[in-house]
Amino acid sequence: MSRITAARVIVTSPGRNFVTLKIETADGLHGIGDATLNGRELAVASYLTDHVIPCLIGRDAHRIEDIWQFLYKGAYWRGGPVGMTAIAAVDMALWDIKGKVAGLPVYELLGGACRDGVTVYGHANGETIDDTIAEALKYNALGYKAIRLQTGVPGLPSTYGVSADKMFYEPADNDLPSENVWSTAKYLNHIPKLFAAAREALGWDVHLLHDVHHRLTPIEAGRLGKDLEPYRLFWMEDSTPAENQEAFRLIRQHTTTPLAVGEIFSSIWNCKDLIQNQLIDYIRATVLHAGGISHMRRIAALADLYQVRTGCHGATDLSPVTMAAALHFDMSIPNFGLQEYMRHTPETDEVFPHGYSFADGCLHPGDAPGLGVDIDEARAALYPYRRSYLPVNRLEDGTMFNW
Ligand code: EZ4
Ligand code: CO
Repeated sequence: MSRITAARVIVTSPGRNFVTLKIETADGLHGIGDATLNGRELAVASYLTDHVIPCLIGRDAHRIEDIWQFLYKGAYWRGGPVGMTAIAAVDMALWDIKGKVAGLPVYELLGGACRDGVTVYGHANGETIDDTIAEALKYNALGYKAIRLQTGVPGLPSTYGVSADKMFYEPADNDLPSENVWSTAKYLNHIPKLFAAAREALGWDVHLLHDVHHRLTPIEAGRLGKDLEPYRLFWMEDSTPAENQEAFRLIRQHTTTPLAVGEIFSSIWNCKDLIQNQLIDYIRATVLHAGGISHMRRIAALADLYQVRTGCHGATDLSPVTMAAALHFDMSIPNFGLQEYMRHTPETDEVFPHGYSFADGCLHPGDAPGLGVDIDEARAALYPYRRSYLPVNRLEDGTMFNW
């Protein structure tokens, strides 16, 4: 028994907004969980403060699964990104506490290491193909074994995923949603040229990836996948939205380029048909937005039956707390595929001191008890919340876009 005596939400913005749950126990321990939902941060903060924390006080922090079931089933209104992010924060914090009580890193509690380190991919992006390849060469030199390539599209003033600051990319860029212009035809004509040039410059030993950010219809995605086949991508990500999971069958019929989807999924129900019908190769759900380590273990176990591997989301709007939790999860499952890794700014790393480290293209969570990450509350208080949104897209004729 490790009785929960207090819990609170800490909102901080060291360059971007992060929401963190801190749970304290009667034996003087604390655990932390990430609760950041990009562009909707305060909704999760309220869900936790107003509706979850009152139910946690007095409970045994060791009963992780029972608390998960209580919060999920007991809400009556199951699932959804706000609710599942809040449950994820509780779940991460409770695993952190259990690890500290046991004196073991969380991956040891999850069955122990299935690998020596977690292979990650970095983001190379640039306005032009040459700029993008120059960035990719830097990642190569840093030892990355896998690199995502995004580039500007000629004729479009800006492209999501391409930013001025290369190492510390941040897509939520305004206090009201900024509007980008999108052309599917221009994009589809340009991207194969990027990968042709990339193979010329980088060779064939490094894994290359591309993120479509849900911009295509299934048949357009099939065509892009086919056009990219000669360049042997590790995966093509989020090529079409997956609210209709059946949509991926059409893409599959047209290409052997491996498919990844799911960074915006909140539950196993969002990926059940995609996995059971083997319509994807990598599932991108995360410990943060899909119900924590406990729920991600269920998703990974289902995926393992169907030869689907994990490829967890790991952009900068997921705090170092999620990064740490993801690494413990990645270490412990048999069907790990690849982990996304975007470096946080030095300000963010100072607010969230952590033990994970990068070497030879891999991250390791370290061996501190629990998750091996904490929040410096005095530093967090220096950075007040700033409203901030992801951009939206319109077609060249002004039509609101995003399938
Ligand atoms: O758009 O994390 O694969 N990574 C991505 C990210 C997401 C942001 C959204 O909050 O697609 O850049
Ligand atoms: Co993505």
